[in-house]
Amino acid sequence: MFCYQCQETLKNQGCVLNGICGKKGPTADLQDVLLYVVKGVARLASATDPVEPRAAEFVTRALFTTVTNVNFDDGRVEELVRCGLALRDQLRLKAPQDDHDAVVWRGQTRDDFLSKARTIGVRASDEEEDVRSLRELLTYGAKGIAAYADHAAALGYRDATVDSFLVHAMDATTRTLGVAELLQEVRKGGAAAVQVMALLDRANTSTYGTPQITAVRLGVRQRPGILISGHDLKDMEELLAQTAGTGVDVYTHGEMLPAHYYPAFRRYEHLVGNYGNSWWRQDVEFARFNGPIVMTTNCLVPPKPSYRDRVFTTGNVGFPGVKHIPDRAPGGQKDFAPVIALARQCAPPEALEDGQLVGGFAHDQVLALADKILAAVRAGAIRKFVVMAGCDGRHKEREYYTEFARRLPRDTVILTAGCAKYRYNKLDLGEIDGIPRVLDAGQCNDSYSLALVALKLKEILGLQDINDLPIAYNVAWYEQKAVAVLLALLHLGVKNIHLGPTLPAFVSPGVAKVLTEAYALSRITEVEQDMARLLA
Ligand code: FSO
Ligand code: SF4
Repeated sequence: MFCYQCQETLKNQGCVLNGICGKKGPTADLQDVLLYVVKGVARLASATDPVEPRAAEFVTRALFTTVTNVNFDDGRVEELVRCGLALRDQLRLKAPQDDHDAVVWRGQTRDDFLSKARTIGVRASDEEEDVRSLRELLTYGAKGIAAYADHAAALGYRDATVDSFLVHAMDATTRTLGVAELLQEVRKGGAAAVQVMALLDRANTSTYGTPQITAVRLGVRQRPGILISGHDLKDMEELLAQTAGTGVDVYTHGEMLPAHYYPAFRRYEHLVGNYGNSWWRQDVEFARFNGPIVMTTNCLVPPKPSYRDRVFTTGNVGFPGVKHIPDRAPGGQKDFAPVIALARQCAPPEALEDGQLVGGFAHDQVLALADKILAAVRAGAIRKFVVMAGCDGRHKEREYYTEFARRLPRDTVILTAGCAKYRYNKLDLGEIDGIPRVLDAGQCNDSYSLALVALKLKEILGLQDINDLPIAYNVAWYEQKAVAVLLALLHLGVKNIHLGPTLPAFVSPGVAKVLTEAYALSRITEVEQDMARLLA
């Protein structure tokens, strides 16, 4: 195996043998094969316009499956490989002249797939370093976009241009393209990332209402509970409906915290609060929760034996030996009855903390406060906004973000989204004229909200350039959705983003130079130094 798609990759170079995330070597190899099948399907599907929905659906699902901390289950990956090969062979009937290896190779057994893996993968061909880097940047951006497209699709929202981008991007990874052409493809990725986040925003707000400013409880009640984590709001909806009146409470974890902000979920009395922190602390927190845990998307950490039999995966998530809630039949619901039955036999959760968190500052709420915010800016009460969105991770170097938030001057406001917030959302950072100093828009995809707010402020203030706003960007990344969010910000013209804790291992020095020259993108350094630069 070789994998360097996430921020925690070994020595910031690449995981070999096994992943730091817990992904085993053969699983990584099977995921490489799945990606290769995606490429074959994409080559054939890109020949038709619009792309066939079944091809776009497969590409979306398979890409999402290979995102960090989604699926560790070889059996599920093999099943998708076989599905993809069958689809590819059907599509090939219409384009028999394409004889690229991704289109014609054959395999049936696990051994066939594992032996194929030795000839493909990131480092299989000896292309130029910058070409490989851009091809992987495109691939990882596409994976993030696919994840968001998949959530929107669960709510019945698809966008033909996003589908088309995913298929054409994966097709492009099989072509002999130079640096300039690949850069062009990556730029298209930025446009598609904005488009898919807008689509998901529309899907979420049309289905569940506009997020409201909400106080979310951090304590527990003395009834059995179910903990739901990940990003999939459709799963949240069905779990809440099926647990209503059962005597079982529901708690959110990690990236599901923003579910509390939606009117459709706020009305459930048994949606009690948020339990714990971001994804990487789950091995300790899940053990103490006592009840069942539903993982709707990443980030899943390989479950410890002490709580493994209480974990349920669903959707694209999988882990060998862990119970899985099957997909909903068309027009139907997922059946969470086994989760509810288990919850009834479990003790109530152990309290981890008490108090509350306030969030729900998505675009509508922030724009409703625009007059107040602008008055505070004009009066000098707010000097700067700092976007500290993105992901959290387990490495000690991420304490930088806690320290950065703590040391920010009291006339600054943090705008956040994604699980990065857990590094500072429980610090007592106070308010400015009634405006909290940490404004949480929601999940990582709600970074779109932050971009919308910036664009709107630019319009209200009559500025020519989004970079003239008093907004600085200190963004943390971990997995491939963050790559999509980064491409989206660059597409919107945001410059001078500080990225950390490290620059991606897949970004070559040559590509880093291009990003620095075009967008003034740079890596974080020390808290004091970065603060001085960002607040200047
Ligand atoms: Fe975090 Fe994981 Fe939302 Fe990511 S839970 S790290 S960018 O999957 O998706 O922010
Ligand atoms: Fe390593 Fe990250 Fe790949 Fe896991 S996803 S194998 S930690 S690079």
